[in-house]
Amino acid sequence: MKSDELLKKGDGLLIVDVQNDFCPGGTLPIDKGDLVVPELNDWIEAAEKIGIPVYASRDFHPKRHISFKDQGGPWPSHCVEDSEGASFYKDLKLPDNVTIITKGVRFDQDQNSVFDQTGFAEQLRHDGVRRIWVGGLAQDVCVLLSVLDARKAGFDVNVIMNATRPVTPEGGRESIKKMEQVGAVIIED
Ligand code: VGL
Ligand code: ZN
Repeated sequence: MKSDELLKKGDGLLIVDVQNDFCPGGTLPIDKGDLVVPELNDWIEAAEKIGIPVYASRDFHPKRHISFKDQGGPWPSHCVEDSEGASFYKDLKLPDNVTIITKGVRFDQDQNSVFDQTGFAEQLRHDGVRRIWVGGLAQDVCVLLSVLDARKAGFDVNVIMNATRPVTPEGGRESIKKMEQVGAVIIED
């Protein structure tokens, strides 16, 4: 697929949580998580060429976050604030003018959606974005919840399937159904 033929004015590219801890070698590795990176780099290049804004979210937790197993949560410790694990994956070529969304910083609750108490919907509107193209990690957690919230906030959503990977295969299949149910468009290559 030639990504630059599909992007148009009023679009935005959203890259969800492509961080070391979610890639092989990290503390919450997603199978083949690193394979989203070359795909996303193509989309970033196309977005830059056409002047489409690029947004990258990062999961960024306090050391004793409520979502961690040692605090009674479901996940191993991951993306601890300022750690190497929380850094964007090294090969991801984010443009200099990328807008970063930091989430998961609250002690008392998780923020799996990029829209959860971040002001991101307002920022997109401010930037004139009406439709977002979404990829990143993980398809069945933060990508899914962000897509559902994006639809609730009235944005058109295209999900780039070969630029996302799920925590579990069945989670991946379920997430596609849920995203389609709310009117997100699944883009298969
Ligand atoms: C995520 C599990 C825990 C994600 C974040 O970015 O999908 N998954 N925290
Ligand atoms: Zn997290």
